Amino acid sequence: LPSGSPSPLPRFPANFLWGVSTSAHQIEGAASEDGRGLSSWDAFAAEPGRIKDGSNASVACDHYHRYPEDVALLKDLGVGAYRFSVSWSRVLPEGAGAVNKAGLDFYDRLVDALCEAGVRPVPTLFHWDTPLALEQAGGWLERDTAHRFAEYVDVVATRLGDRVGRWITLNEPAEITLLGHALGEHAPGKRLLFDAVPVAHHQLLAHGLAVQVLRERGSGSIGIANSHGPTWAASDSEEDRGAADFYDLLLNRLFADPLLLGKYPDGIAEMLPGPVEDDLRLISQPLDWYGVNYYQPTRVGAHDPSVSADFAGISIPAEMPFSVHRVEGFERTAFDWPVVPGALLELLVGFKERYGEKLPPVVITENGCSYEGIDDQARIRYLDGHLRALHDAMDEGVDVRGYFVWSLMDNWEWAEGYAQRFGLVHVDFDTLKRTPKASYAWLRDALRAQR
Ligand code: GBH
Repeated sequence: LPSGSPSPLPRFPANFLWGVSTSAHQIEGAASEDGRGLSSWDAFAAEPGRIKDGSNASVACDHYHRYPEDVALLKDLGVGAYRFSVSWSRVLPEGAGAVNKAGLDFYDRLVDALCEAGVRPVPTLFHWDTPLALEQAGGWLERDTAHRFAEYVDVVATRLGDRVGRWITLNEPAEITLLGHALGEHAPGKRLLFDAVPVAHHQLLAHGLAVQVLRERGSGSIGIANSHGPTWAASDSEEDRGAADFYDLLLNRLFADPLLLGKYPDGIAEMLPGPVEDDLRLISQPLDWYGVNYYQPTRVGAHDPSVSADFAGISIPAEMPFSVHRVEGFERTAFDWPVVPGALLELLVGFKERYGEKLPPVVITENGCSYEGIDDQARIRYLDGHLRALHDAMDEGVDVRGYFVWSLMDNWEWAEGYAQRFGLVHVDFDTLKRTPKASYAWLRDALRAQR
């Protein structure tokens, strides 16, 4: 296969952690097998009109049955680590109470297979698939859900903790808050606008309680995977800069400040579900590393009804005090997201400036793109560009310890259904056949060259 890299990648440190990521709901399928309970996303996909192609994830990549083949692909790729997520409702079908042994057994087999293949398991304990029973009781709008999460984490850590050295508590609480509860584009489809802020707090509390449980068990090193990207003002005007700053607060500081500084950014207090001082002590317990999922920058201006109220298919309600503009001047992926490796450098240098000593070592827990085709030269250029930007950030003094590509294989891309393909491995969703793409071969060769 042809290599799309203009020249070899710069050298990364010998102990740099190379990996790929997936999530349970997007790949496992086997939705009603072996006692799995339903999740918020099963229910959301069953509502007419929610998923673009009308699909659901009840089969997805059938990873639940085909995991040995997928582990073999990881081994051949030569990655040191695999980030996957554990489905809460597979382990606890009602979200709390009775443990489903068969569900837990699946993760036990997967972890064993990974260890045998020499690939370190990095489980994410929650990647958006809230157990339906808890969702129906109010889900993340309820503080109680955070406590149920801690009990679930205890169950998983008890079973897998002897072989798992690295844990991720949550994936992107920002997106569940924003897309799931403020704008209603993701499960559970609520459109609460700023009344969604308690969802952010309860997830951060869940994170804090989970860290406490894992620390009590002495179970490995702990991080979180937060979604971040720079916000660019639409112009130099005071109004545009103010709007961009507010958007940056919602996407970035609302989630990073409580974790890293132990406080919420100014302007949030009135939206929180009550006094949070004690919670913040839990939320800001030291982390071993900080996971960043980076996709792209966002250009934001003051609210302007003449700017399309629609970005990435998401309509921004008129009540929002900002408008999202198109980021012009860059190549775009099949998802129409701009390809801006330089914004990864900007993001990481900005984090180092804002959080200084409080910023633990960083791991890029997701980065990747949607393109069609098996000869995916554009994905190779994307990964190559972002890895060079990451190396530049390290040269600027940002302590980066690892990089995970999203995703190992094409999968069920949430509200987009099967239409967006993020994989290094192509999946034919009729036959479920896996075919490594050109980018898979490129990454395998690039990793060999690093050794
Ligand atoms: C991640 O979320 C998820 O963790 C993962 O499950 C998912 O499959 C993957 O990314 C790919 O989507 O209109 O250009 O401003 C990504 C969060 C939120 C990033 C929306 C891009 C806005 C696009 N995304 N964001 S843009």
